[in-house]
Amino acid sequence: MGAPGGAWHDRGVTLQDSPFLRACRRLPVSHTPVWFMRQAGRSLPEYRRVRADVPMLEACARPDMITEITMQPVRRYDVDAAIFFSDIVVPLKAIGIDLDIKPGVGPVVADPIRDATGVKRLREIEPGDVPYITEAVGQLVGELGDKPLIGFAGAPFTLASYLIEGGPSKNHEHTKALMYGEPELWDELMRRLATISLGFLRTQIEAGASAVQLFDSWVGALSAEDYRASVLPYTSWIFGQLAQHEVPRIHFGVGTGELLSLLSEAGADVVGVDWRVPLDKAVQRVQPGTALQGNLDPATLFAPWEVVAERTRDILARGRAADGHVFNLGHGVLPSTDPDMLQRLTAFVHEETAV
Ligand code: 1CP
Repeated sequence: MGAPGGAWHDRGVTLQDSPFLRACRRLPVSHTPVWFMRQAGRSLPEYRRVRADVPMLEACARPDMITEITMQPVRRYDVDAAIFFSDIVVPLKAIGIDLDIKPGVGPVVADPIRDATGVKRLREIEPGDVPYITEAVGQLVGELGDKPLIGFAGAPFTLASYLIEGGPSKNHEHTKALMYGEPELWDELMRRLATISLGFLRTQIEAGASAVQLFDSWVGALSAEDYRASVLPYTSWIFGQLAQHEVPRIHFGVGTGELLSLLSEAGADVVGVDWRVPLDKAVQRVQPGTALQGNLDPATLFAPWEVVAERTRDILARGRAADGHVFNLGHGVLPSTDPDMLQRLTAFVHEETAV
């Protein structure tokens, strides 16, 4: 009290003591922290209202809109962290790649990248390319107070898949063809994308984000051998570069049960687990000293509440096998999820785990 800059200092202390950041660091917590991947978005009527006449990529470039949409789930659910409202393709758009996010589809790339000329178009990203990100993170850090803001980026493989396939893909066949058939070009592509992922994360950290998540959503399409040879070097490099920032680093991909140990080897502090692997099994697959995040199947939220409660209790019990547990879904909130379910679930996790 009374010391110059005391308010800042006090806020910094309480932010660093928040259950989310403590769980990421494997420290004891007053309750298990909760947030939901895709907690902002179409499941919220207030999101649909704000976005009604504004295309997705335009919304992602307007600081006031980013701030409002990021705050919506925090207000409604009382989750323990906010995730920055943006998209994994925003940095690609910002360096001049012609792409759009189509409603009901996802990212679509006008001119897919499949050769050396295309790869050369992927230049480094600077904070000056995304001033709206810096501005929105700054606004959010002020509004959130001692609640952490999670910054994020897409990982090189998942970004490569959108760029090479030209849009969402089930089999990633063009991506794998390039990876298997042109290893040197693949290396150049992955190096450039790793630089972009890192640059986008750094911009958010430097503006005040207190944790980051690297989404390698579709890397579960690979075998462990291919992951080790063609993906691990690049994600390891990103996590190594991030170490100096001293913010918790989370890594997540869907369908990565067979890859969890390798995903963890890349160097994250927290590994996100989808709903296919029980957390007590996941603990045995990740590096010692890794916290876990997850892992309720998002589809469970369409079943009766008793089922949700029972499965959540089971996840919390298994999560105790890990030194740190952040409760989340096993993937993003499905757009037709009833927001009341997420509100009830958040309160339930808090009550069940309060000490
Ligand atoms: O019109 C709309 O509302 C567009 C829907 C939408 C939203 C709300 C898209 C298109 N992106 C987002 C926001 C978004 N994307 C966030 C912030 C909100 C939050 O989590 O609360 C985040 C973290 C992402 C990240 C993202 N985009 C990922 C990784 C996470 C994951 O779900 O695996 C991926 C793979 C994307 C690509 C993407 N963007 C949008 C869609 C529908 C998709 C997936 C398309 C596909 O199936 O391939």
